[in-house]
Amino acid sequence: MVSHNETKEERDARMGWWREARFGMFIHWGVYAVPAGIYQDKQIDGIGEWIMNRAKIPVAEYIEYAKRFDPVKYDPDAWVHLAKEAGMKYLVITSKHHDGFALFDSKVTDWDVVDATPYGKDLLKPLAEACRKHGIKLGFYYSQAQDWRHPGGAAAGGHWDEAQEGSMDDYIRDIAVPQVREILTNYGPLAILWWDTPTDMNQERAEAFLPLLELQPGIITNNRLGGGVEGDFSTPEQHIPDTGIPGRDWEVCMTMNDTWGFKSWDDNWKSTQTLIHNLVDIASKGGNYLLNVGPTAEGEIPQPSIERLKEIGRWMQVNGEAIYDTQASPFQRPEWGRCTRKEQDGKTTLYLHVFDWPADGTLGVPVSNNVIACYLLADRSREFSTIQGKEGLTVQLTGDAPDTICSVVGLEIKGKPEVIQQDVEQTEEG
Ligand code: JFZ
Repeated sequence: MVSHNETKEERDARMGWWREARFGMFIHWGVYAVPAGIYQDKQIDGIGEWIMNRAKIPVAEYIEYAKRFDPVKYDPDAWVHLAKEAGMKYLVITSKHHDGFALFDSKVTDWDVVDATPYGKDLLKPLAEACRKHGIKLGFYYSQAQDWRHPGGAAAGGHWDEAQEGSMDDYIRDIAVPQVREILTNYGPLAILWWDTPTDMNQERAEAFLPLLELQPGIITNNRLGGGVEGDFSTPEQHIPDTGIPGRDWEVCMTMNDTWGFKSWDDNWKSTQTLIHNLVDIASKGGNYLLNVGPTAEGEIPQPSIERLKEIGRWMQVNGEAIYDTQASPFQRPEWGRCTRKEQDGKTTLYLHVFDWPADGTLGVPVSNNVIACYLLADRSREFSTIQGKEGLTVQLTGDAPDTICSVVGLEIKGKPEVIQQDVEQTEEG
């Protein structure tokens, strides 16, 4: 997106690592982790990072929470290690969310971790170092169009306090643009800039940011800048599009419970099975999965998130080959699960992600190609025979499913997949 006259080849090269990565960690972290979903002894409904807006907390009162934002347990190496262990290849952290609070040392405002909290240290610097050290790509989320703390920034969210009144154009010029320059300048190479809430942006406001992207050649941006700027990828949120987004790069962002920012009382955790099935489903449609964690004000990732990420990691350790650098399924969703594929050297490997290991041991695969090999990814010595018929290939499984959540069968076929026309109507899409 950086250069308007980028060729397709240049764009493919720039997007290459991101398309291979498939799986990343989203981190929503800020002062909202102090109230953690409770205001004046009441549980406030909705996503935790919106508590200032939902409860209409006056600015002067909200900024007091910063005095209790003291993440002494923050261990960026451990966070990066956890992301890697889960099989994630990149992470995106909220450098500033809608409450306007910067996790970095901003010279533009005192509403940042260095000036407003007892902790007093830049949180992004050590994270950037940890990412570089451990080979994880780093992205920053930045809420450019919604800022409930700085005058003029609260147009989109509505305002509830005189302190928020002001000109949005002044806010963009005096706060948002200089801060984006800071995050693109002070933290070394950045892989992703993740804008948010394009409401109230227009072409002129969006264009104020675009020259800054030259500071990070190769950076990838999402589609939430606004003002008609498409960015590099689309961002379906909390749901997986039925058939992906053909012809476009896309990334589903999703919470593990029902909030992005930490809430002390949200225990509605998705199961590891759901999370792995989501990752596989998204890969089978050609997209990326950005899975969120919301650390506490002390700097800890909640234990239920850690457990799930480790379990996903154990699955990825065995089956990652069927996720990374794969492409969407060549055929519609099969009844036994999902399919991803890799084409190279005149052959295609179809990865059959079996959610439901069939009682009769047969997997229908609607392609007419000749088979080179068929085996279990978890144990290549377990080979399976296949039968060619007019509805395609039938894999004859033997033995039990090695994984109760998703067992992957590698099916290597000659050439590109020759899909047999399916006339089944898809009613329910996962
Ligand atoms: C935004 C934020 O308001 C929210 O707090 C969180 O950071 C999330 C990742 O992004 O919320 C949105 C943004 C866009 C849509 C929905 C919620 N959308 O496009 O449907």
